[in-house]
Amino acid sequence: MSDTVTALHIKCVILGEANVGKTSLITRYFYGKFHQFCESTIGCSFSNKAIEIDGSKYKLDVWDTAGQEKYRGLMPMYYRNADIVFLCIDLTEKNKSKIIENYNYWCKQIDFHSDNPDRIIILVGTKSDHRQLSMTEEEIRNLIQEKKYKYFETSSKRNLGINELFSCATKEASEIVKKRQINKIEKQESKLNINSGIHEEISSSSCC
Ligand SMILES: Nc1nc2c(ncn2[C@@H]2O[C@H](COP(=O)(O)OP(=O)(O)OP(=O)(O)O)[C@@H](O)[C@H]2O)c(=O)[nH]1
Ligand SMILES: [Mg+2]
Repeated sequence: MSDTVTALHIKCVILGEANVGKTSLITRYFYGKFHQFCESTIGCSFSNKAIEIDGSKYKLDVWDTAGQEKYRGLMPMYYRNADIVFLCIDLTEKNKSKIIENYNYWCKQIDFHSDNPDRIIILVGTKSDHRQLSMTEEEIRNLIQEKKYKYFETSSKRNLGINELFSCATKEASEIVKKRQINKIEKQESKLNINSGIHEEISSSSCC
């Protein structure tokens, strides 16, 4: 059987305001490139690739969402069942309260719409090569402490922190996805056992 059929899928969704550098993260991770000028994403765009974690094969499906407000209503359908959510904040943003406001907005949205209790949420501080935010890394870590999110800083321009981000997230997600598959198989097997039990009962009771 081909890998496409056998590999478990890990779904990753990238969220955040317009222009925070979501598409650039993917362009760097998938294609090893960086563009100074990028078109704003319309709706959502999808990329996927085969990855290997601890000797097992997976398909990483990444959904890059549009940050523009007019697309907000569409977003929940993408992140509802995501295994990984990268919530991006822009480290070149000087306005601390804007960052906190956006962070709180997205946390509420994810809590409300996500129906995957095992989701992994990582706050990603983008554009670390040009940091201007009046908030230290420690303050950011304090902000996310309550939610127990992880935090990574990345630069798509300088290729910093991106492989570490994806490899940490996919490793954690692979364990969850594997467990979910085992549970699914066990459920199917117990259903089969129940059904075959009923079948045996019917066959023996219908015998006269
Ligand atoms: N200095 C610097 N600029 C970056 C970095 N990543 C992205 N940018 C720039 O930020 C701008 C926006 O990047 P995008 O990746 O298109 O942002 P986005 O979040 O996908 O934007 P929307 O699709 O509109 O939601 C572009 O001009 C990028 O070149 C980075 O790591 N460092
Ligand atoms: Mg984009």
